[in-house]
Amino acid sequence: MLDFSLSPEQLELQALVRQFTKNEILPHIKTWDENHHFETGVIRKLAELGLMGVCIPEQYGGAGMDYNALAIVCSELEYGDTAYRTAVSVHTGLHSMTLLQWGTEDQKQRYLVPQAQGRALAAFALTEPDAGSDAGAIRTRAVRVGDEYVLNGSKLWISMANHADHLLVFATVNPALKHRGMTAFIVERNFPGVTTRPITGKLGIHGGDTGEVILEDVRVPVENRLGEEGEGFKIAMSALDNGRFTVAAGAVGLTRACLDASVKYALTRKTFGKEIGRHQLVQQMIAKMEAGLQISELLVYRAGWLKNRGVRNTRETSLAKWIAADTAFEAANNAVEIHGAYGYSNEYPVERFLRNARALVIYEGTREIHTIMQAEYALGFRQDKPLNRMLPAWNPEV
Ligand code: COS
Repeated sequence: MLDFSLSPEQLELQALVRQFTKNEILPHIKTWDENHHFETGVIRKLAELGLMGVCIPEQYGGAGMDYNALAIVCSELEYGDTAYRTAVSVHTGLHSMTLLQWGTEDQKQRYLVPQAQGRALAAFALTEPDAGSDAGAIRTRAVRVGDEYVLNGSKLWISMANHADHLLVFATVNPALKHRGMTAFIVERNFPGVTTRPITGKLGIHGGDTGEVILEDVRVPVENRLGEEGEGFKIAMSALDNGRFTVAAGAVGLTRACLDASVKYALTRKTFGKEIGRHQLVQQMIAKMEAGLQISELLVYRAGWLKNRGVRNTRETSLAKWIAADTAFEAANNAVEIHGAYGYSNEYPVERFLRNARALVIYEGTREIHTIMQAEYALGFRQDKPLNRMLPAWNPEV
């Protein structure tokens, strides 16, 4: 049986986050974006509402809702701004859910619980100056010395680097092993040798925190290794299965923001004696946004449905991320087009949407990576097999 409806709890959550975005983000975002300001008060308030661990089981400090509840939170937040959805993406999608999937009970108690309760902020440190799409090429080294690992290297383009308390860091214990040498570590910001600095000059997400992480002789206890030595690539890829899901869900919110802004403008602005929404070329752009919105949403909820069932969903999540991000980018570009010269000014929000949407197409797997993955699945060159550690299926009783 197919059911396309949201549950009463999901509808309640959607209304809650929609109101939150309207009250706490939208009135300020123009100023924050102009001033390159990330407002930590938004995160504190999200935590108070239990939204920093919405799909984490209650036994680990979360709200115990399903994985599509996380999609709802991301979509509603990105309607306000990409910066706050990105914060939830790296915190819950890339870090907390990875601890839920791969962590020991001790790691869950020490790190997942404070994250889900919103007492600690988490981020994900995979990308390096010379390793983006080719994630297996990372150079950050981890050398085991007794009961510790010593980490050295640097990470780039790390969202929330300057605010996160916990970093999920990927390093190699043996570069000759390529991706099979990769190993994951939970690193606390206050471990000696960890420094971060902001990245400036970004095209978009001006209201968000992006940074560099430098690791100099950082001593990480062996209890903070996530999974086994050499399991890091699988852990990173499975984390991206969840991170990409949150990006796709956020893209749905961004497309909806583009559509709403465009409809509002098209119903008031007049040219040639009528509202521009009466002109067929404007209607074509509006129609594409509407179609893209519906398609993206269906792809996101299908991926979430698979997660709820505890089924591997790399293929479906990659498709959702690719299509939803491309859709948001096209919608933002068309929203600027519809607004004409006003669209080029920050008097209207659509120029911010366009700058922000560009990031969605790049991070958590570029358009090119997802295109190749989808071709390989279709051609039979790539297949998803169950993993030895799956993300737990959603169980409302837990
Ligand atoms: N979950 C768990 N394991 C996975 C996995 C997933 N989603 N995807 C792949 N793996 C495993 C495979 O099973 C394989 O295991 P074995 O070595 O035991 O066979 C291993 O990882 C290698 O996988 P694969 O052969 O698919 O790797 P490829 O080099 O062909 O492709 C791509 C990897 C290009 C798809 C990958 O590197 C990628 O997604 N790159 C983009 C990285 C990215 O998104 N970076 C953004 C960082 S955050 S902004």
